[in-house]
Amino acid sequence: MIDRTPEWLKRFAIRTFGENDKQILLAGIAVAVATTAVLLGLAARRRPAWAAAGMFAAGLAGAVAAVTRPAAGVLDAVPSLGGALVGAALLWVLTGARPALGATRESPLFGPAGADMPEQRAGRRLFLLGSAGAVVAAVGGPPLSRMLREARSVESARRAVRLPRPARTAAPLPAGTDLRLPGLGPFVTPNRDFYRVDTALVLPQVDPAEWTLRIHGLVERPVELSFDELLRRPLVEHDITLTCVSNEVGGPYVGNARWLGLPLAGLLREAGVRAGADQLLSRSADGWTCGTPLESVLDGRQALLAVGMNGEPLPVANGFPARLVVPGLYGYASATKWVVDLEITCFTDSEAYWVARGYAEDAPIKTLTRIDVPRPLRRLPSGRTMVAGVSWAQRRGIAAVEVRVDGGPWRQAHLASVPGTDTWRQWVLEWNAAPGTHRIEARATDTTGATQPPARVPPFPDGATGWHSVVVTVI
Ligand SMILES: Nc1nc2c(c(=O)[nH]1)N[C@H]1C(S)=C(S)[C@@H](COP(=O)(O)O)O[C@H]1N2
Ligand SMILES: [Mo]
Repeated sequence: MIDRTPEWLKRFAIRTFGENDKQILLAGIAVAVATTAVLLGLAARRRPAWAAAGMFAAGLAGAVAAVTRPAAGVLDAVPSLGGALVGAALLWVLTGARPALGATRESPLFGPAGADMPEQRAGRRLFLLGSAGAVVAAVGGPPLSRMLREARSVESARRAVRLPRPARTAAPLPAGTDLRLPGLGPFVTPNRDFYRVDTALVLPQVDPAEWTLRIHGLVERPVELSFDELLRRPLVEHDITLTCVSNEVGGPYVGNARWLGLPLAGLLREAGVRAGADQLLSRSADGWTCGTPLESVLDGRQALLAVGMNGEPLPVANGFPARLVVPGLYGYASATKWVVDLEITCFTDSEAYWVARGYAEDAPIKTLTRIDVPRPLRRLPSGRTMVAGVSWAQRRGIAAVEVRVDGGPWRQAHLASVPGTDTWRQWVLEWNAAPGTHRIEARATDTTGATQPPARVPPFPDGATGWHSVVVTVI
């Protein structure tokens, strides 16, 4: 469904439903299935065989969708086919037995009342049996499917992973990176609070014992790496703030973590990148693709094949057992989770998932500022209060943040310290709030001297810009 949804509809869904878009999609699918079921049920009153065929066709469609997924096997057709067969048979039996159901009252569904004949009793028995079966399936199905899912879950394999000590540890965070203000998120986003964006309805379960990474394409020597081999390599740590291109001004799709991983540049040099190549096309276990400019991997920044996030193996939702993290590029062009394949290629030869849907090939993160305190539309007591937030301009770094109230003069906010240029930066300004309704605006300047432009630009096709503003009432 997701892969076939037109881009404008996807953008609408992300904008309207945010991180709930998957639940909305699943609910929509449930409504569509229920509607189909009602239509088939109505059809079954006249033509049980047709309705049963329709039911089977729907199951077949599900089976085809399942087996054509990138990582699918023949067995993935079994649940849909089995469900369709059982459903079609049940529908056939229930509606086929309809004339013998022996309703005792006149009913539009079961026809005129009649005496209890033996075959009617048999029909009723069949109906009750069928209904009981359906109830058992409805009640027992979810726990059974959960059991099957958990049997396939890699959570226990993840807990068994022992991350090695980094060959090069990141320096401890300098004092004052975290202003620790109420309402302002911590400098390091805890894993459980980290945003999640991907096209996966079911989280890919990639067993580290079976995981391999293949590096091929325009290289001198293709490389294949197992998870154990990867953990034995010299790993490094780096603080990187990840940002999604779908993040609107003021939006939540940004998070900061300390990543542990193997420098990608060294790995690619090992394979020997051939002249003429300009794209690193990475592929995930579930077939999603990502195009990263080779230049941005090889220019000296800390692009990582990451296995650790804030001192733990990657959470399954964030790409366990391995993912890419490249500072300075939006996630769709740099941050492949559940990565299994790296192909050195050219932008002219292959298009990655979101590029095929109109997003930019080269996707450096734009400078952005978010006001976290006070929250929009808050009522505050008058007097001294804190205005605080975060700004980011990965690779360039934040040089200044300014705040103004009601279009007045810009005032310099106090900047927190940062470990480098690749993370967001907290800031705070004290404001003496007078009663009334006020608009607070903030903007950042990066270390190249460029200040954020005021005009709001939506995320498509290369990231949002504009000043964030919040309106509050002081009483
Ligand atoms: N396999 C896979 N990796 C993916 C994606 C995806 O859809 N599938 N989405 C990307 C996008 S758009 C973003 S912003 C980041 C988000 O990473 P996170 O979910 O760990 O925050 O993952 C990237 N990696
Ligand atoms: Mo994204």
